[in-house]
Amino acid sequence: MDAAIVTVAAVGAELRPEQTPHLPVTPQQLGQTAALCQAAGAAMIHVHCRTDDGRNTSDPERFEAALAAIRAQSDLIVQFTTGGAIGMTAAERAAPLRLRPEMATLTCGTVNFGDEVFENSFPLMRAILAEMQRYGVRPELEIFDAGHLANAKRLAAQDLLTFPQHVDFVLGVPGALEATVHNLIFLVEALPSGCTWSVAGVGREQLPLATVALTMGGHVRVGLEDNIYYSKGRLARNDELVARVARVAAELGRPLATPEEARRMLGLAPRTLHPHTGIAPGAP
Ligand code: KMH
Ligand code: ZN
Repeated sequence: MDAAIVTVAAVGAELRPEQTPHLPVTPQQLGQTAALCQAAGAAMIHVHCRTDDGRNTSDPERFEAALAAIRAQSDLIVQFTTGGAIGMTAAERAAPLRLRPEMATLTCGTVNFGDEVFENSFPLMRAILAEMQRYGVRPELEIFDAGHLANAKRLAAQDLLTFPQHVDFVLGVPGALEATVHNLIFLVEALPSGCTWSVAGVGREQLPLATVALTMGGHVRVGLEDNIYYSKGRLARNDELVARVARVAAELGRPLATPEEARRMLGLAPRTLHPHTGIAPGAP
């Protein structure tokens, strides 16, 4: 089996700082989190940004500072959110793409999100995709519900997307597809050939679904965006969640991909050659 790519979704949009002391809020904290998570086994970081007082922001200056801090302290593949926070406009959600991160998410359909609605109409998806193409940013397709894969295939049929792609199944959001092994297998079987995939189980399903994905040859996403607990009543740090899934992978005999291996597997340029990632790792 290929090496497993571990992504850390370290921040998210729904979590409030008062819920956990471990939420990275400042760019500096994101940089430190990136370093710790890479040491624990992560190859990629999924990035949302907050203001110093913890509010969601899509301000490109804040993303630029976060990007610089992460690159200064790690080699992780940097993947920006374009999901942002519920209520942000398409323009706000796409604004950080001008910084040309290596990857960014593209949520592939509207979905209930708790009592709210996470809106991703076809015009909105097309607008975000156009900005990704403009800046040469590789998408990760976010699939929250069964119809989202069909939506992605429709975008491909309209020549707005080409398969294969890297896909992330986010399972267990209240209002979307439940985090079950059955649902994961159904989604994996519906993927166009050649796609790589990971799973992000929400809440207590994070570890069981990650374990199943590692067994199936998939990749995994862990982190506070999807789950703030290490165990019942015990708040987690991002690097602890990465370290735990790394131990599970080791027990299953599944090696973990380094960031450079993950770039090769996903068809991204090596960091040293990437036009947008700046200096070589370790260079002064
Ligand atoms: N904050 C959620 C509404 C993404 O990052 O692409 C959506 C989200 C998806 O987090
Ligand atoms: Zn996100």
